[in-house]
Amino acid sequence: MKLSVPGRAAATAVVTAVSLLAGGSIAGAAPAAGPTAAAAPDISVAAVKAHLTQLQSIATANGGNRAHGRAGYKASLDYVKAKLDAAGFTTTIQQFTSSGRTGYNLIADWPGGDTGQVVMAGSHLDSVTSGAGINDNGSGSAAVLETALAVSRANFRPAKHLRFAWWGAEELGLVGSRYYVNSLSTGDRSRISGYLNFDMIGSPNPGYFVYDDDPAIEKTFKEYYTGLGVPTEIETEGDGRSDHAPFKNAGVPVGGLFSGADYVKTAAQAAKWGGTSGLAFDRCYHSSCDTTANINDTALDRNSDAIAYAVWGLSA
Ligand code: DPN
Ligand code: ZN
Repeated sequence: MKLSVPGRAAATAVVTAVSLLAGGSIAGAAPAAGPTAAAAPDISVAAVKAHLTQLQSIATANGGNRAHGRAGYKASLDYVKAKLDAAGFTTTIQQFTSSGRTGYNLIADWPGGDTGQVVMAGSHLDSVTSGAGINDNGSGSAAVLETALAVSRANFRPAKHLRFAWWGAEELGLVGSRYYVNSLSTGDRSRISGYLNFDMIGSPNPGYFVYDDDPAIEKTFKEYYTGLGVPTEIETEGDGRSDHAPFKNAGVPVGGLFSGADYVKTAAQAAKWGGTSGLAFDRCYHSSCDTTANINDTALDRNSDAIAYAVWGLSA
């Protein structure tokens, strides 16, 4: 869905004025990039769902899951990597060992931009062993992939350097993302201006939660949702429960979006967002019914567009 509210141009100017400073401090008022700054594209939810269909097929062909150390994980990684390679990204597979099995992170750099100011967006690509992991976390993985492909299609040339990541072994305790952060030199770590995390963004009974971390990143996501006229809440279900935590612990500004896991939607939340009160945001969380049927298209669409909005706005 495209933002087409009046005042769109003004909102874009505000976002382009947001600047993340290297070294972990919050954005000051940097000069606006000006009216020439490119607007973020609309991300096709059909394209995001097509990736989810592929991830479902991969799980089905590999014992029903895409878990760390299983064939379905590596096949998922190969699928994402092939798309990125064809789109002109520089991809790197980072290998690690956890619980006696080999795990993999996939890192994709978009050539260009100031490598002294790196904006990262990432998602965990592994599922639990009990299911295909389509909301958790095919949803974030597919939306970040489609955003990266949109960067390529637009031939986007941001001022900052863009890097996308798909993490392995999140479900074993944030293993892949922690391995990545620990493997960075102090200098490389300090050059990451911000890390945006997307873990479960198409929950079937969705809430609209924004991480309450770096103020500039949080403001960008809230601004997108304000433009849509959709209220958001601060994410409280999972503080420290996803891949932004290792970055945050290392002093990198972080933010992200979340549509809810096993917490139950309240009556007040159902009144403002629709859906069913008294029912979990995702009743198939970590279970075998987390399939392509376990996705709310509207939530996936809005969150995918919000990712692109933040990636464009924060890297300009
Ligand atoms: N980290 C998620 C998982 O993979 O199980 C769940 C989660 C994400 C929970 C964000 C809360 C907040
Ligand atoms: Zn999970």
